[in-house]
Amino acid sequence: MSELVNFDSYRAPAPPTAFSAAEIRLEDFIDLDEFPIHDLASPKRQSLVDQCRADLEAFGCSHVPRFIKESAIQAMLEEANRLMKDARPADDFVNPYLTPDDPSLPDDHPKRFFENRTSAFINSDLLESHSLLRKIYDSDVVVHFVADCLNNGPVYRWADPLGRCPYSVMRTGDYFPWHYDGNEFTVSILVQAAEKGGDFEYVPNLRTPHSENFDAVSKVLQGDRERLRVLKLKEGDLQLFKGRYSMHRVTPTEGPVTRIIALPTYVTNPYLVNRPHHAKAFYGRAEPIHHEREMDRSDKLTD
Ligand SMILES: O=C(O)CCC(=O)C(=O)O
Ligand SMILES: [Fe+2]
Repeated sequence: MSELVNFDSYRAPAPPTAFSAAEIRLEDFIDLDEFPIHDLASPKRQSLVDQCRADLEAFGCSHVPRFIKESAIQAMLEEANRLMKDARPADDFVNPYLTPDDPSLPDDHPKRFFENRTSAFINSDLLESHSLLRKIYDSDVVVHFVADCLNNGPVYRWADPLGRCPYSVMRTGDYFPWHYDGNEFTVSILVQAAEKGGDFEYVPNLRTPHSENFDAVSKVLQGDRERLRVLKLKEGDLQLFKGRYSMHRVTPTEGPVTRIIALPTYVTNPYLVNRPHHAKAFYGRAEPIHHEREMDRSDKLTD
């Protein structure tokens, strides 16, 4: 006779699970009544996603005011201030492609247009272990929401150890020059606005995967503002931006308050990282991974 199993006390081994080991409490940083991003059937979520998609389609940029709770912004500000001493002081000259000068090109070529970048980064590898920004980035619900808004198939967190989720820091008079991003999408969360200036300026879809459009780039660099758009963010606002095709910059800040912005960054290829020269120009150094993974992009654009 087979042994009787007492089903009351029997517990099957836990099945494999895709949930994170640590639960991320969305309500620590998002008001879920206002922004029910976890509820896939919610009409509120759908209209938010529809609005973001429409803006991204039209301008390569969408803006959700007051998306992150004030208490979470305060926690991020405190973290950024604790890490501020390690913000890499940047004072170098960069062109929109973050490449070295190429004297074989004519003087007025956009690749020879260099501006002084004084803004700094608190690199992603410095975030504290209980960082709220790290939790926002680690949340699968947030990744899913961002992917729905971008409407571009699955997106992944970025493998770049320095650039994946940094704080960008601009002290009085700092400037973040015209450039294209090496990755496709950036999600910005403003943590502290400057008193004046620090505006995000961009030209939607100035280049395409097939054309650098150097003539139009030159015009913008010379001051043409015809197609330029300006985004003035407030603390807690979320911005979704396609930075690989839309050239952008942040205007010089004025006044004593440091502009701090968190930049959780997403990609369609979870393997790629910044090219070594890009990592050096923005984050101060290139790690072995930047050399190991320097391979052809699917597009042929300069970055
Ligand atoms: O500070 C910002 O708003 C934009 C930063 C940026 O463009 C970048 O990190 O590539
Ligand atoms: Fe950028």
